[in-house]
Amino acid sequence: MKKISVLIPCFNEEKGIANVIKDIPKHKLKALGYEVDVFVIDNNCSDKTSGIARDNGAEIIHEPRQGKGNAIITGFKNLPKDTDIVVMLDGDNSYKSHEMLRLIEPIDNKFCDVVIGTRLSGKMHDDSMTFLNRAGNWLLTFLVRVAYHGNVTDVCSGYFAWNKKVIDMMLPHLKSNGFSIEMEMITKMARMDFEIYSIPITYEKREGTSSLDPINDGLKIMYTWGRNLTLKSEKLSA
Ligand SMILES: Nc1nc2c(ncn2[C@@H]2O[C@H](COP(=O)(O)OP(=O)(O)OP(=O)(O)O)[C@@H](O)[C@H]2O)c(=O)[nH]1
Ligand SMILES: [Mg+2]
Repeated sequence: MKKISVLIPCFNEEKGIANVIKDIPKHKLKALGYEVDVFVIDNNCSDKTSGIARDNGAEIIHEPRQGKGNAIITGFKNLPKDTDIVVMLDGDNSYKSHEMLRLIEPIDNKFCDVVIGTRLSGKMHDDSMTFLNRAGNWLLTFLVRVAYHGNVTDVCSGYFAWNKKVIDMMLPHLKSNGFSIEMEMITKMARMDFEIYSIPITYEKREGTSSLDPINDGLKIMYTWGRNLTLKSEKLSA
């Protein structure tokens, strides 16, 4: 059996986490020859996220350093060694875990190394993203396409699938602790010449309350875009 490890970083996601885990298409993936391990990274949750996740079959990893980047990097470090494909998505049920097969198929077929679920070119529900966030995402995506020649259409998406080998090579170079983690991963993967493609996905209004700060976090993401511009691929392969 091949193995898919699903990472779900969570900061107080008791409203969404059960459905995110339940809707993972385990039976369809089994038919493709995959077993699925689910890891919820508990990033200082003060609600019932961990208990609900455990009741739904997830393994809990605790990360006390606050921030999505810290949670994701710790998830990567705890991946089972025999993982073939890694998937990441939010715990707020805004991304649909039942659409996971669509991200996995191009990697399973060796079409590419990385698949990003794209909301901007996908089925984005009207109230799922504010106008400001949407405009910021379009701008950041444009900047990545121009400067990194990255074949991406939604640079702030939180739904990814990777061939595990990409994680092994990328992990030593990751340092973002917050919401810049996706920009850091995309710009570094582009510099490392990994093949990245985008698949349209559904994006719905999140369950629970948002703690994203569009201006502050947007500026940090923009800074990460600029900081990696001078990165040389040789440095990343060292
Ligand atoms: N806000 C926040 N989220 C975290 C943190 N650590 C892990 N996460 C998780 O990271 C994922 C993305 O965070 P979200 O708050 O959903 O951010 P977003 O998807 O960009 O924006 P909204 O869904 O519109 O709020 C969620 O599953 C969070 O629970 C943290 O320290 N702060
Ligand atoms: Mg979210």
